[in-house]
Amino acid sequence: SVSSAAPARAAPAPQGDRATIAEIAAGLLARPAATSPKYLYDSLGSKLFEAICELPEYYPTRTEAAIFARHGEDIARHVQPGSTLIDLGAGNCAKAAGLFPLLRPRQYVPIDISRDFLNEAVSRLQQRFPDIAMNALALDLSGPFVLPPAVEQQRRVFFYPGSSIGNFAPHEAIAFLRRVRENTSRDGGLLIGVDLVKDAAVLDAAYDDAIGVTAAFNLNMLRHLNHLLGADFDVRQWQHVAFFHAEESRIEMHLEARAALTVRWPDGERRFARGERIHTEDSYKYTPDSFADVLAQAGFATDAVWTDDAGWFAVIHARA
Ligand code: AVJ
Repeated sequence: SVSSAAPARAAPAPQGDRATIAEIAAGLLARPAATSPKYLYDSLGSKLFEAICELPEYYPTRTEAAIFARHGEDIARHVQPGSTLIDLGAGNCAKAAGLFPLLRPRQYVPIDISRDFLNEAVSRLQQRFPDIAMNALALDLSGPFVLPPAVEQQRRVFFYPGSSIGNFAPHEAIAFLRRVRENTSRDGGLLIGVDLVKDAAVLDAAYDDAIGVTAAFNLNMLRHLNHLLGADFDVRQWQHVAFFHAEESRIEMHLEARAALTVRWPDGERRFARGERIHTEDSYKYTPDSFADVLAQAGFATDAVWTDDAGWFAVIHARA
């Protein structure tokens, strides 16, 4: 006969390194619990993010692309051909590659934490654009960084699309952009995509879509945490919560416990009451003026701002 009891199974060993495990555990034990949004991106999470970018509710990706399509030539005049284009968080390098015909960089330096993914993308890209020198860098941009000598000094232009800057709180964004500026040449610049404040209903829908792709993206973090920490999150006991917090000018994403429960991992545990949350992501929204202020505090001067007709998203060029 077949036993109905699940076989007793040892919890899988944690796969994260020591620092990762310590960081995640500290976040889970904090009150309120919080985790870094970087844990949204395991291989499934990266695919779910790509799917988010195709949702009708998630306007940032297509709005930014439309701005590049409509104002590309003007943007290229500000950036100037022959620059060294340094791509922050390049991933598959597709966004920058789409702009090569317009921006015509002399050198392309994609930076990403994931070395294997990056090297593969760059070797394919180098074949398509043999005249652009390419130097991929596997760097964690969360700490201080210095570009190696292989990166040409001439007119360094940093490229930071997609409103990735929104994951930083404003004071962190300023600190990060200061470090960027320290690595820019005097004649260099920054081309950055920034999501703008708009009607809360539009923002809420973009982060809580009708078919639940963003919910899956958020919940998938629990599977990733199980893998890294050796935790025993039961994903079905949690639900996705996302809303615009107007006073903070940010979207907040949380995971909320559907019932009182305890999460366990090799060196610890955390009890959650029903309705208690883990804060998984912030996505800050700016106005053109509030972002010009962030740039100024980082030592950059806003040079040009391009937006869509609705004013939902901005592409900004700033000078060092
Ligand atoms: C990749 C940080 C720009 O904040 O809009 C999308 C991530 N989170 N849906 C964003 C995200 C939920 C995205 N960024």
